[in-house]
Amino acid sequence: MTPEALIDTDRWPLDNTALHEQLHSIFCAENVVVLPGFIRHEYIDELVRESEELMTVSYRSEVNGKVNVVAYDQFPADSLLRALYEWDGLMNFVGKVLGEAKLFRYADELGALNLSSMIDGDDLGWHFDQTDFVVSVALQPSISGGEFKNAARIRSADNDNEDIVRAVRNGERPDLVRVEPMTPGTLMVFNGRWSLHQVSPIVGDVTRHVALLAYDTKPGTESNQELKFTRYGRTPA
Ligand SMILES: O=C(O)CCC(=O)C(=O)O
Repeated sequence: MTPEALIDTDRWPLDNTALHEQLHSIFCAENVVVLPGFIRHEYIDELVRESEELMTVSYRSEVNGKVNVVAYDQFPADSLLRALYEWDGLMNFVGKVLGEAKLFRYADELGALNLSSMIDGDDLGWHFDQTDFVVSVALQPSISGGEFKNAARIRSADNDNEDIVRAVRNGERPDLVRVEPMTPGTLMVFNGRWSLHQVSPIVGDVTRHVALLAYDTKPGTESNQELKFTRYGRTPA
């Protein structure tokens, strides 16, 4: 199966210039773009099955919350999620949404593609990413909790905006925080380097699975060693 077959191109025609312009203007205004039903619903069960299997080799990261993470080098060659990430058609589409002439897959051997699998009681604390952009693909929500909360573009290359960032971390600026929907098959594009985000505690015995596809505006970008150890428990072999 080609990765394109996973995508509902009737609803989201990846080559359509008018769609690119529409989504790009949403990104400019809101710094986040949410595409519900991006993955065809008939493939969700298969992707959840893949996620359940991948989760068995995940690393349990307990530094900034608790989350089970599968690193890029753990996705087998026949993984559908790997195929989707490595498909230029998706990367080019994401570039159009972002208004970037050229995007690069994150050069991080562990962080380029992740599966994040969260179980009852897990959460992920407020953080920024070390790559420019992350595309998340929601595969299975938890029964309750597991909300993706985002304070979009709260800092920039020129301004750390420390006071506001601290206020959001302390729960004092709910007006800056938006919860994004997690329906299965939703694709979300956001600017993780400049947007402070978290996942609220999972409630119930259904695992929340989300695939995270990382892109950068420059080639060769990687996360630092500390992040690799805290998130994957190791550096690449
Ligand atoms: O699970 C999500 O929705 C986002 C996860 C995330 O921000 C991360 O793993 O860095």
